[in-house]
Amino acid sequence: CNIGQFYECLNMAALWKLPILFVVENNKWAIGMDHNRATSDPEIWRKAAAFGMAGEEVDGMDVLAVRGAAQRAIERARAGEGPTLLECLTYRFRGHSLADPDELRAEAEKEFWAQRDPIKRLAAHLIEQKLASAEELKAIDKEIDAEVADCVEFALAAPEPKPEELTRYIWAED
Ligand SMILES: Cc1ncc(C[n+]2csc(CCOP(=O)(O)OP(=O)(O)O)c2C)c(N)n1
Repeated sequence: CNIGQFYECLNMAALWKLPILFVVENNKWAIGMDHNRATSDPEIWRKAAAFGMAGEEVDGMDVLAVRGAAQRAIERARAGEGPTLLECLTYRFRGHSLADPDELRAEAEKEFWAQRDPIKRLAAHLIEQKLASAEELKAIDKEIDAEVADCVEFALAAPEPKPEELTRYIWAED
């Protein structure tokens, strides 16, 4: 969010009242750079105001809160009221990539956020509200694992793409 492109996009989207929902997953770290050390005003959602755009901050570890904020933004977009900048405060539980040994973030910080795991929180909420049982949720987990395993198997068994397919799925095709 500190590169010019971000602001150029916000500007045009607001100017043309485009029905866009900009979702910033603020996980506090850009690989090993602390967001607060690299950003003059770390509250990203506030930057919407510079473009006359709606901006909102939401607890990104709360699935239902994110859903509520997204619904408000989608309503605005569909009503022709233009884009929204939604900042979801969240965390990433692993390093940036396989190449990142993740040695720069404090263990206490990682632990703090791990306890707020949004998937586990939603599961606990569903069970508490008697909307699902632990067994049902476990069965869904198993289904997902099987679907992912199927996809991996399909991808590994698929033939290599042809060179002329290189630019497919980038531009609209007639
Ligand atoms: C325009 C541009 N500048 C710099 C980089 C180098 N770069 C790669 S990843 C990254 C940080 C990404 O941070 P974030 O999106 O928060 O992902 P996270 O590290 O939290 O997974 C940077 C600066 C890039 N890919 N593109």
